[in-house]
Amino acid sequence: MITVHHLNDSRSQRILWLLEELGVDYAVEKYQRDPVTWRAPAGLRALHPLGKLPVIIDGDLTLAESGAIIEYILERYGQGRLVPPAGTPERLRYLYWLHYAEGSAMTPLLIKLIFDRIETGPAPFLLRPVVRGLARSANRAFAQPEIERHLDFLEAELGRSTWFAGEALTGADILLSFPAQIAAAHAGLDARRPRLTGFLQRVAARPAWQRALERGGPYQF
Ligand SMILES: N[C@@H](CCC(=O)N[C@@H](CS)C(=O)NCC(=O)O)C(=O)O
Repeated sequence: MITVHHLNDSRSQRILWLLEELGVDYAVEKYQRDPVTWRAPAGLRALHPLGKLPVIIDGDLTLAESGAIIEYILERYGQGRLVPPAGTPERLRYLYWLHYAEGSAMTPLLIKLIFDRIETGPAPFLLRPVVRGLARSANRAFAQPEIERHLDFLEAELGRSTWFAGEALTGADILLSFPAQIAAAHAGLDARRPRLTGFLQRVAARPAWQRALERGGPYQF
């Protein structure tokens, strides 16, 4: 049986969702972020050198990286589900989004989250205005405009089909759910982008997503 090492409020929620969509049996090993630093427990480095989640264990296999985990699970347990047929345009779109989610979309969002924390976090009294001003400027000059460009792109792409790779939900939508949820919680994604908002609503309405939330515990996005 697959064991999913899962961190609260994190990307690993997607792996639970995927397994629920497929109806594959799994166990969850839960970890909590440090409430101040937001980091995972340091002991996780015993599981994987980077100490980040998700990580899955399946028999002798230990595998990290959400995209790789999703591809592995779909290949091993998917029986063709949640992947468009090979040789179709949908399959190429699926491939693109599978890599885009972590490879492109997450970068400016992470930069914004880090600068947001600097802007609102503790800083030595005398340096505080400078530190906070720099963080605010970096967000305004770089992170937010980049995010807006990605959100405009995603909004336009959802004009082509119901889900990102076509009319059916795929593993790529599962990967893209996290950047979209982060953007809605922290980076101004709202009803002004109705297709992306609809995407998030469709995700939230899926019974498998709701079961995954019950298994995973608190998820604040
Ligand atoms: N690209 C990796 C990123 C993994 C990652 O950064 N995970 C975060 C959770 S969203 C984490 O473990 N953060 C805790 C930490 O860095 O201490 C993936 O998609 O699996």
